[in-house]
Amino acid sequence: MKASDLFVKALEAEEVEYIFGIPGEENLDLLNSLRDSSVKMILTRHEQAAGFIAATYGRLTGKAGVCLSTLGPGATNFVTAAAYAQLGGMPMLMITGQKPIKTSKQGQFQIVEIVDMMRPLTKYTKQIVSGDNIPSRVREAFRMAEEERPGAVHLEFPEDVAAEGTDARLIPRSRVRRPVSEEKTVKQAIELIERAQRPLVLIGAAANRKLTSRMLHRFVEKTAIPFFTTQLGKGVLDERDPLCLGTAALSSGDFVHRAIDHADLIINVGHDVVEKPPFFMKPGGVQVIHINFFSAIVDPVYFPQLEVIGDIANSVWQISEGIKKQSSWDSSYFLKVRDFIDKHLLDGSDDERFPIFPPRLVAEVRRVMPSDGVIALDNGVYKIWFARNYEAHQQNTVLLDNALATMGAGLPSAMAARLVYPERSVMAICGDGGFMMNSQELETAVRLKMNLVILILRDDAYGMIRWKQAAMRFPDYALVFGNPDFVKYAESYGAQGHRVTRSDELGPLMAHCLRAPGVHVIDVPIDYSENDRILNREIKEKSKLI
Ligand SMILES: Cc1ncc(C[n+]2csc(CCOP(=O)(O)OP(=O)(O)O)c2C)c(N)n1
Ligand SMILES: [Mg+2]
Repeated sequence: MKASDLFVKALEAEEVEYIFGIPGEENLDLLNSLRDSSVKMILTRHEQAAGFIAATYGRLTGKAGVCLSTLGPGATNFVTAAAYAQLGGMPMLMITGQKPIKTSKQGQFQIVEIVDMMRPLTKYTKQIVSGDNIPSRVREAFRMAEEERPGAVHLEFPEDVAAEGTDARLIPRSRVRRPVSEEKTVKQAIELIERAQRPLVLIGAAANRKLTSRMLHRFVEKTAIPFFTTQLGKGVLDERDPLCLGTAALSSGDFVHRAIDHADLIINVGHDVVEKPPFFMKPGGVQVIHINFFSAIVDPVYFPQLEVIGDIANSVWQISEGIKKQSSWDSSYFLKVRDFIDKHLLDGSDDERFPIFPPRLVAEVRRVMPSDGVIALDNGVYKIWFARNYEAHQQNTVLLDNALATMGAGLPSAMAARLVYPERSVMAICGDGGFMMNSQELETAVRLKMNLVILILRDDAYGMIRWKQAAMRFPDYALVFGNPDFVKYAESYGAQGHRVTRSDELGPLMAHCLRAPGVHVIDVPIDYSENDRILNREIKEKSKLI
């Protein structure tokens, strides 16, 4: 068999549905082998976006998303997406081409050491040097990408190897179950929790990766221990639950941090420090139980006293089974925190000013999105507003990046959600800065006939950095830019463009766009003038009153 045909057979055996990317001449054998396969090739307009789509596909399905590029410049365009998948714990396979490795007449033209370049960004990076190696290399790549902690892997498939013949056979997936935590540690965890006075549950990214929500729901129901989440843990449990103390979006000083400061034990389900820490541990401070698939990375702000390692859902189930609700647990302060949060979340949610006020924006989006609707955020200051104020109802319905925290992934990750959940409402929410980093993918979305709503929050600036600049008491400088007319811009791609001109137009317009087919771009002027006052000062002052 031709090696490129075998490679595609190996992808089919891994049940790959899509490959996202841009082929170059070094991928033409592979491309030809894909022609009659069950794998759909989806062209994008930039490799970075292809990588973001593949990574988010992996995040939502648990199966490695696959992307393809040529050698040199195509492969270097994958760098940010590789880091996004690797830090975000998203399974992704990048396949890049290469010039012939046996003989080449092109000198060093376009040659970059891509395998080496990928080393710090991946769990596994290899050049395929012979067709006979394809079955093991591909299987190994998928195993590594999907195994906890998931991440990015890379295979380089040179042109001459793709064209050669091989009679190697595929290696099927083994049947495997994740190891579960050991009984004695579970017992110790139960003892620690039962002995605590003010225990609190923290829900992080790894709890969102697997089906942990049912087990956690049972645990919280049985114990009535309040919980809060990291940004990547949003939605594992319904945030409308009266025991929910919200999401840690700021680093400190928020209402939820008052609860954290008051706790004597934090039961951490699935947070690891690759995500921005939701709170900082101090010597002699709160005790932490680390429940995860893998042990805790040693870090000055995170050094848990007990670790329960193994399948998370199983660990939570084992603890749930053994634990007895204690009358000595005191949640009264936590419930008071929840009251303060509830009142604070109403602040500004019906503010009529225009350009629109961030709390009003979040409230309007929440009102129009169904419980299973997915919002995909790019990276900017609105991410803090959504993480704090948007109550997620279901698992993985708030896609944001709090690990690499890159700009440019909002639209591509919404496109991935669209492909994985064809029946749901999907909305990308981007800053005017982040949107323009991958806005060319509007063409891809239109070509794929996606139903998608894209909000562009327009402050004509890199608002997040302006907000930090203000917090550091520096005068405003070098963060303001101009924008295209986003309505015309959308229309030029064959999408539909809309502009909000009053704050009460936004809700009905979004509702219309979610119902109407096609790609809808909504230009939303936003008023960030109070970010500094509210996020840097008011919240800290108000939370002190609890
Ligand atoms: C690729 C990348 N470049 C730079 C940054 C640093 N950064 C974080 S947020 C931000 C500004 C975002 O601006 P915009 O998308 O307009 O959102 P806004 O904060 O204005 O709502 C910048 C420059 C980043 N996170 N990622
Ligand atoms: Mg902006």
